[in-house]
Amino acid sequence: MSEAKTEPTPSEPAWWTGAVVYQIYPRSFADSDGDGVGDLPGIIGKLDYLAELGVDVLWLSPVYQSPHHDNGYDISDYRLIDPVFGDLEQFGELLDGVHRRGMKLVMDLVVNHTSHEHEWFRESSSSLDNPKRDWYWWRDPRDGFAAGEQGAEPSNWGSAFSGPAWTLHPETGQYYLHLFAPQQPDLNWENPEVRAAVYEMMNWWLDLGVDGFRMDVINYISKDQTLPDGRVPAGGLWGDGAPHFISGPRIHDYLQEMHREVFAGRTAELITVGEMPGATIEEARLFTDPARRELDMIFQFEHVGLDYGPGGKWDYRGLNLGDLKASWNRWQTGLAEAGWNSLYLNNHDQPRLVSRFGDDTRFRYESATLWATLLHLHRGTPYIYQGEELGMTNVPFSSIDDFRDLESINYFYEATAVLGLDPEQVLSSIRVMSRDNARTPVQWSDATHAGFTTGEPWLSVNPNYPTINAEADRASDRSIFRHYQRLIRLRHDSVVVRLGRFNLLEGNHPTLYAFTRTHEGETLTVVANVSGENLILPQGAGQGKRLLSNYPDGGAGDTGRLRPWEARVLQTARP
Ligand code: TEU
Repeated sequence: MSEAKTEPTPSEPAWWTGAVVYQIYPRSFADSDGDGVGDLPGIIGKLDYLAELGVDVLWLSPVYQSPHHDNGYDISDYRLIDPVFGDLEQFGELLDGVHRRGMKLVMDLVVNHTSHEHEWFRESSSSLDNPKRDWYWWRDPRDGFAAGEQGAEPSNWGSAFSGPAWTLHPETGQYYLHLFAPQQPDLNWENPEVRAAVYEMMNWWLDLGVDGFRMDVINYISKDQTLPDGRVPAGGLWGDGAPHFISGPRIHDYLQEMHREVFAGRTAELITVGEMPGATIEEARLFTDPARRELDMIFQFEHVGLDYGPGGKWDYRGLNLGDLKASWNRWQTGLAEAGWNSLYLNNHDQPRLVSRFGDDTRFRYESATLWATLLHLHRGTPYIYQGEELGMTNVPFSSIDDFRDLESINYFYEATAVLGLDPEQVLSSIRVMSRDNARTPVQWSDATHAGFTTGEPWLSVNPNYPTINAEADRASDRSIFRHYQRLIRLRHDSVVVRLGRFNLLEGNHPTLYAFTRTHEGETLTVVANVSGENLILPQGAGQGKRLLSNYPDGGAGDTGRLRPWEARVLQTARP
């Protein structure tokens, strides 16, 4: 095992290098009024819990007015809170409560598209010459085709939620573009009025006191205006438009303009994170280099696609640890000099990490805490998704009727009815990867519906709630919550966790994940056994002062061996 070179201290590291963010999916967090849907008062009631966990920032998935075809990622009014969640007054109370506890609140900004019920789209679709017609992507049917005819879509792009990315609007005879559901028309960022309206709205929220934005698919906003056809994958129905809208021609101009119009000159300490499917390391460096004034950090997707088979998301083949080590190593070193990583394994779109990458039956505590340790010890800003701190697991959905997520449901019908696949097989792949795994209500206690609601929850509670819940976890001597607390404290207290240079060790070992973090003469070594078997460590690798471990004896005893899913953080050199 070798040691890395010491890194020069950056002049003034940003506050968020030492911060941990917690994502709330409001629908499923806590319901105060018994309608089965989580709400703002529900969140307010849990602020002490979150403060106790020790997180610095709360990111709220969308709470704006929405018809909820995609659970709020289809916004019909950016300046209103949807009544199902509460109102602006309650939002103010939430913001105060967050600030009083020394935390910050980040809004979800969904501006690649709006809801089809947004006033802008209503106007835009009302006539060919409406002044807002050009606020969205309207196109005539393909040359030689009549509107509505098969193949008449202006490009062959498929939508992320099955079917074509174009829908005909019969009244005006044109198609509009939607990279997601037909109820989520894409805004045309080429139009300066659109950009000005978005910036004005962002400024409105910042003036209200929010502390930043998580920006939904923000690397999709600049499209190749010629909208060329994409490659149709083998066995696929639609073309892949991604090369023509991911990090498109003007993306950096738009983000720099947004920075000038919204963030520049504000004195508050804000945070911006762009969600960017398909972003490369080179692009990430451009997006997050502070000198370029675009974003603080991005969510990249490379590591959450490593267990996809050739057929994509629904073709699950399991994770090869070597692929993950290689990927994270590239991102850590790629953003070491300029830019910044965000670190996540879970969010509202990903299956539960303990089921996906760990062992959610025999070693649930050990594997959940191992992954937490690995993630939080990398260089970057860690994100925790609600329930992750309790080791919540995937859900044993029994039929397609148990799902609520439109991505899963649309895929089921397309795969069975159009592609003719076996329904049982399709169901078993959806069960593994569906976004609904992450969206079942937070399990607070062993009371009815896990203490989430007194009514009927909008999506059924995971049946394992009598044993897996916040009360039980915190009463246990093997509390996952407490392990997250320790990891957060370690980041707060340790400059080497925040800023230290990352150096991967034993890159080819099949089950050992080991690395060092080094800063000004101090070195931490992380060793983790990503398996359910004992692991003999390479000579000397387990020695050093133990700072953290996920075994109740604090990782005492044998320094030459790791037990199943054991992770240790060791101080191996001191300044
Ligand atoms: O997701 C963007 C995205 O590309 C994927 O994560 C997508 O949700 C899907 O899982 C791909 O298989 C963002 C939001 O996080 C997601 O919840 C929204 O549905 C989507 O944008 C549209 O706003």
